[in-house]
Amino acid sequence: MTAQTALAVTPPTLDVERIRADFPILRNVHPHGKPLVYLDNAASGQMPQPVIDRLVRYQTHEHANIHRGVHTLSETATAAYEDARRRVQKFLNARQEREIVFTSGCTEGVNLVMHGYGRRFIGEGDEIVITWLEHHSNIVPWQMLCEERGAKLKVVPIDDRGDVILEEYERLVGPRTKLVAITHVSNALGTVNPVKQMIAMAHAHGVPVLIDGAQAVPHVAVDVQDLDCEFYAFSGHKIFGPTGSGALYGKAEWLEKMQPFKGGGDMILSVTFEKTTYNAIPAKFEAGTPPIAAMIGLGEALDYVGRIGLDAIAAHEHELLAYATEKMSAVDGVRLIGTARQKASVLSFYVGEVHPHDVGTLLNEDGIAVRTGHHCAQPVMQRFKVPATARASFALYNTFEEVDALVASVRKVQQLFA
Ligand code: C6P
Repeated sequence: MTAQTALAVTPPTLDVERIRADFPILRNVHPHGKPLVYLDNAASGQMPQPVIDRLVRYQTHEHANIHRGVHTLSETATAAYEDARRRVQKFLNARQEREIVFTSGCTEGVNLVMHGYGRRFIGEGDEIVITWLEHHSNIVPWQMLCEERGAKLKVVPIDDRGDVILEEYERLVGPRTKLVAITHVSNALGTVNPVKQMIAMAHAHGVPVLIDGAQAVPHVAVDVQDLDCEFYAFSGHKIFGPTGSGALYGKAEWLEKMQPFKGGGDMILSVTFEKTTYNAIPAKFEAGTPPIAAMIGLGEALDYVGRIGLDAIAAHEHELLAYATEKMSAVDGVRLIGTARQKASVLSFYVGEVHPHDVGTLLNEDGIAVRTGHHCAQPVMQRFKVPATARASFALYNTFEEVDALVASVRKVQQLFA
């Protein structure tokens, strides 16, 4: 189910205070002596106690290397790691466990597809279609590939609201297109792309699709079978798991055809100096000792989100975003960057002529954490003719009072520079 359909039904309400109690950092950190108002969730989410506890339990009782030992600890660690894979499979509703490749995050997932699929199947004169909304991690790998292979990057423009222009997309996908690689939710603007429709449009030309789900998974229920995408990449730390964790979903038939991205231990069946035979998927793509604890933590984080329910989370965040949009729009001199029809979590803004870095510094004095800068999406900044924005991004534990604190602080900034 997508964000669009999720909001059409009446979802259960969130007990936000109870949820906040699960996140120790929210009560333990006081920037400038003020309670922390954490609105930088698009950069990284905070970790709930069950995930912290799981990491401690793993390190205290279960750690050993995986897939390599017959001793009890190794078997325990292996079972926990593979159980985490099943949790990712369930979370994304993938058909099979072997369609889940653990990665260090979304960036590695995209790079894996670039090396594994791109270098095998994309050649001179072929085209890769992305959108103007992409994060650098879904631009730069494709530029590298284009340079190496003589392929061409085609970029679907966005309109003044920050919505992808679908007619242009339709025009750009054609017989030369070998891959569509698009973000599900824009990190700089919050635009929710109509990915299901875009995937179907690509498939009409027989083109496989990679979805960058980094900003979607904490906010939108994702069902890869329903979307029917070939690849879906995300990072664990944005969905309340550890940094260094993440996953790439890939349809088994594609993962099987792809070449491994990294060579090393665990991704082989046999090695001689003459020839190496690769392991089956997903091990083929998981060379070396992985961050075992991080993946186990990721599995726990996905279960945590699953227990609360993404429909309820999406509805709460939608209300927060609507409230914040209305309140911020009423502040003199505030310009919102990105007003797409469907948005998730992100409010990017400019206050008068004040540089966003100054805005961020002043908000921090009130205990409010936002991100300022180009958000690793420089083409989006260029499109809106701004060098940077201040960006508030919401998560399940944010409250309306925190939005009020943000607006009051922005008002102070505006008055200071008026
Ligand atoms: N965006 C932000 O503040 P990694 O760094 O691999 O976990 O995620 C990369 C990435 C890929 N796609 C999108 C849409 C993203 O937003 C991000 C990470 C953070 O917006 C850090 S730049």
